[in-house]
This record gives sequence, C-alpha cells and structure tokens, in this order.
Amino acid sequence: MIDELRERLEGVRERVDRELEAASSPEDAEEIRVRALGKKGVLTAEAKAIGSLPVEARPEAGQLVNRIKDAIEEAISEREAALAEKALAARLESESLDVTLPGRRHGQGVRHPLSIVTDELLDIFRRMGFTVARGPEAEDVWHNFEALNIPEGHPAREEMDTLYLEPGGLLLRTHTSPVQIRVMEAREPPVRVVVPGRVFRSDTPDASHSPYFHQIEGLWVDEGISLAHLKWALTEFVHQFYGPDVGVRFRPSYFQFTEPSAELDIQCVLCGGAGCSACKRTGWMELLGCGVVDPAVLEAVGVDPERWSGFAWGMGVERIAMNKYAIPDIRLFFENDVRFLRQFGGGA
Ligand code: 2U9
Repeated sequence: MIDELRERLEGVRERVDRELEAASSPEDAEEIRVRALGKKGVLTAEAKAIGSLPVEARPEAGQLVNRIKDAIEEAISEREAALAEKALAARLESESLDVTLPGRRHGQGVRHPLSIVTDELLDIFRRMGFTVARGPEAEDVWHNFEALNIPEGHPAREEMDTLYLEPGGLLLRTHTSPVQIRVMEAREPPVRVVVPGRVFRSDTPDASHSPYFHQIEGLWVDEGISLAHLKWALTEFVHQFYGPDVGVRFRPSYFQFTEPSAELDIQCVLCGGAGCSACKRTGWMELLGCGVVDPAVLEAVGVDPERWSGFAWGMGVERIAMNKYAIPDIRLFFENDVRFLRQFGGGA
C-alpha cells in the first residue's frame, strides 16, 4: 500500500517538474501550485486519504506525503522566482531608454522663393531710404482706379481684368498702386515708399499667367524730383540686384498714372546680350515699368503738383524670380510642392 502511494506521489512530482519546465511566466507557476497543492489539489487529496489507511501505516504515509509536498513546494517556488526575474529583466529591457541615441529630426520649413526675392528687392530700396508700406487686398474703385487717373469707362479698367467682390463696388486690387494713394492721403510729402503685395487679375492660368501674382511698386515724391532721379534710382537698383556691369535702357511707354512713362530693359541675364530664346534674340529683357507721377494723380490726393513732383515704378516679383532661378512656369510658385520649394536655399 505504501509502495503504491510512493509511486503515485513520485508520478505527481515528475509531472509537476515537467509542467514547471514548460512554464513561461510566474502566473504559469502559480497555476501549477494550485493544481498540485491547492484545496482541490492532488496532494491535498492524498493527505486527506491518509485518514482511511490502517492506523499503523499512517505515520509513514504522512511523512511520505509531507516530504513530496515540501519538495514540490520548493521546486515551484524556485521556478517561480526564476521566471519572475526573467519577466522583470524583459520589462526593463523593453522600457529602457538609450539617452545616447541621436534625437528625432523635426521637419523644418524653408522660405518661399517669392519671399526670398521680395526681401532682397526691398532691402535694396531700404538702403536708398525707402520705407515699406502695405495695404488691403480688397479695395474700392476710388483707390484702385479713380485716383490713379483711370476714369469709369476707360479701357485700362477692362484691360486689368478686374475681379469684383461686389458689382461695381469692392474689388480685388489689380495692382499695389492703391496703397501709394492711401499713403499720400495719410501723410504730407516728402514720401518715399516701396509697396510689396499680392494683386489679382481674372486670368486663365498658364505657364506665364496666374490670377494672382506679386508686385513691388515704389513712389518718391519730393520737391524737384525729375526723370533724372528716376533714372538714377532704378539704374542703381539694377546694378545692385544684377551686378554693376549689366546694361540698362529706358524705352518710352504709356501708363495712365505717369507722364512721361517708360519701361526699363536690362541686358538678358541668360545670354548677357548676345541673344537667346529667353530674350527672343533681342539681347534685352523687360524688367519694370516706371514714370513721372501724373499731376492729376497728385491733385487727386490733395498734393500740390506746382510744389511737389515724384516718380513711381512697378515690377512683377514672379517674373524676376523666374529669371533669377530659371523657373519655367509661374504655377510652380503656387502649387507648394516641397520638392520645388526646397531648392532655393531659403534656410534649413
Ligand atoms: C501712384 C502713382 C504711380 C506705378 C507704376 C508701372 C509703371 C508698371 C507693371 C510692371 C509689371 C505692373 O507687375 S506688372 O504687371 N507696372 O509698369 N507701375 S508706373 O505707378 C504709380 C503708382 C502709384 C500713386
């Protein structure tokens, strides 16, 4: 009888050993403990059964059960401790932080090519004593047309392809000139301002047209200002922006708000004047429009044209940026494809 009991208990012990071998967590070991030593466990059942053995067999049977129970208990505890240690090591490993790793890179933006060129152009005029003025993109007919000597029904209004926000009322400015009108309304001459900003025209987009683009315009009003001041200031500007050896010529032109008016050409920046496809074999490129402010414009803002005179000019920023960077299509400026934008050295 004792031999049978011993055999059964050894069997239990071997089974527990195998199960412990297969256990992979402290929780597994705990389950094994419950199955072997718990209230409904195998060894608990064997211990209870001792009471039904003959009296003389009971002490040895009791010792036997206790010995196996202690051995199993010890084996489980040992394995449980080992598994707990392993689990802790795994957790520490997964939660560890290597402070010597390089930091994650943050995507950094770049400046838009139009911003780069605008700032470069404005800086040249700032050094000549101009201050920067800005104004609203939504304008009224008076500031965008009337004050600039463009009366109602004049073809120049139609040519500007105006986008109206209200029929015959509020409109999107077709040039930045209304800002100079506002400056002259607000201040007494002398006035020396440059005005950068976005302007709008009802144009179908293609490689050289966009319904919005950017201008920089300038205005210098003082006593005794003449065409000579205009020629000096704008020639100086070209030499600072394109280099001192670039040829400049003034061609007569016509604008409603200036008289006389001219267009300024520079020697082609691509072929140096030899003639190429960019300058249509002429060797010259149109850069900007300019002129002496029409006395009617000064009068419209209450400036006495007998005492004050001025010159003004206007240029398209996209056109200048396209020449500078050899950009073939104006629409590229407004698509905001980062592969395009990242090419202009605007930081980062
Ligand atoms: C006031 C008086 C005069 C601004 C001027 C031009 C000539 C001109 C164009 C160049 C290319 C616009 O971007 S563009 O299409 N501009 O040719 N602009 S004179 O004359 C003014 C402005 C305001 C009070």
